[in-house]
Amino acid sequence: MAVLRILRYPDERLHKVARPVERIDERIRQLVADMAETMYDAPGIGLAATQVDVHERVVVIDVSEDRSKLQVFINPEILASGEGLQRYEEGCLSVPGIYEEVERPDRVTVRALGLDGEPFTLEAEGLLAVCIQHEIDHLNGRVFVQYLSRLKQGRIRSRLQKQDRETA
Ligand code: GNR
Ligand code: NI
Repeated sequence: MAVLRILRYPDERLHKVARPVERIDERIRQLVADMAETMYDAPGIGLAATQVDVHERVVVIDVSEDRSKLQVFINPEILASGEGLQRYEEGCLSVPGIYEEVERPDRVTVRALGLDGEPFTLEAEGLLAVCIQHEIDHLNGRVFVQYLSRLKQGRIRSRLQKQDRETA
């Protein structure tokens, strides 16, 4: 197992679109193990493979209080979204120190493959629904700051670039 390096906004590799996983083999199982370790180490409640510069459709999530319920989503797809919207103050391991409200559908039905290769369907609401949508956005090359105004995006970009220079 290994803690992987997380790409930081505004790294252009965060905007690559990930390709579907074709075969769940030892390489994918190792990637999932390393992503879980990276997420728990950070600590975060989710991580998409894009964030560790692997452009394949793999997501790990654990929204449980005691960090004991790892959920793995391979090739996740949103089948349906709720009618209602919810606002949630989001953060991202690729955008450290920035927290901003984003509005998204309040429920989603997601279909994915588990680590065993078996398809499953899940209905999510609340924080899990937010997190699943945030992670699938990453796989599609989208970072949550892209829901904010251009002005805010510019400010966040400058702030993080300055931070990176100072810690170089
Ligand atoms: O750890 C995380 N917390 C979080 C809080 C509110 C909305 C979304 C998230 S996901 C984030 C981890 C991350 O960056 N996943 O891509
Ligand atoms: Ni994120």
